[in-house]
Amino acid sequence: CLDQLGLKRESREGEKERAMYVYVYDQCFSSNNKNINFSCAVKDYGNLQFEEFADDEPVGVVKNAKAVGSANQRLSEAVHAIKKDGHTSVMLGGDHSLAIGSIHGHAAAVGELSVVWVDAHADINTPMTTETGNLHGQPMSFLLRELRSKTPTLPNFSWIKPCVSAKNLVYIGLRDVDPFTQTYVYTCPTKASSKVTVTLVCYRVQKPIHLSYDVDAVDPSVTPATGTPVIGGLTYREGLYVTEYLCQTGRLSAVDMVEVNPLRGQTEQEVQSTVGTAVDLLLGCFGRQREGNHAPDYQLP
Ligand code: DIR
Ligand code: MN
Ligand code: MN
Ligand code: MN
Repeated sequence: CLDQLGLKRESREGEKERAMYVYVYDQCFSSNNKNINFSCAVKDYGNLQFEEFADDEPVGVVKNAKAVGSANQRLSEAVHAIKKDGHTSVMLGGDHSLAIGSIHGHAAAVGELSVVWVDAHADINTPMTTETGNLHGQPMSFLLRELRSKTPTLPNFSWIKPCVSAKNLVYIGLRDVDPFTQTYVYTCPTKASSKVTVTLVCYRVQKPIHLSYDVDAVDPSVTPATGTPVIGGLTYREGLYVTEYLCQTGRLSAVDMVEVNPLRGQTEQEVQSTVGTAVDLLLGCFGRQREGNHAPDYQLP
């Protein structure tokens, strides 16, 4: 299963942290098998190759703008093509800056989206407010229409058209929100939810859903192999419930599973726990049930 998801491949020696993969899942439950196991038809769209930039100087404090801007343009085109093929898109990362291209391409194909952002962080810094300069702390600032006037155009970012309205953005798991962005999060008026009130916050999510799931939303005791772990996160059950709930809406249209970084695990057990949880979350998105799946017409022998 790990191989199928490609998550293991991220730990390859020398691989860039921003490595990204595009995969596609379709629900595929065969009903001729009475004792049915969960199964998915998977179409691998392959890894994306990204351009390197020797002259990728910082813009203010913002790092790797050219590389990230160019990579996300490719990503956007890839997700657009996957959606036009009629599939549910799954993007495996890699850092959360990939959400720029993933959400952009999704919106280009299907129009207005609801975005469910599951993360310890709001990732809504602009190039002006960021303290770290990391673009994975900024993706939502480029995507929200309401922040258009606050985000200067970075090199290789001019193709981006803000395509998400704040009223369609839902946050789950926030607990490490940078001071300058708190007003964006709370008055934008994006809805912040520090605990799992999924049913409450998602009941009004009426459009095709883009789930952007940062594994650091889950508690570091469960998903430690990630770049910026923050104590006090979702339990495994809470984290899984989000995916199961969204699956049941029937409107889950694209998923990002990001910030899985085996290189940040201190032990093999930490890596396995993180990767295994990411896999379980993805399977939850596609209908795996905890008690085991069975065919709709299953009868006791
Ligand atoms: C921090 C960390 N707020 C930043 N963000 C992270 O760099 O803007 N997001 N790690 O997932
Ligand atoms: Mn994130
Ligand atoms: Mn995060
Ligand atoms: Mn991050």
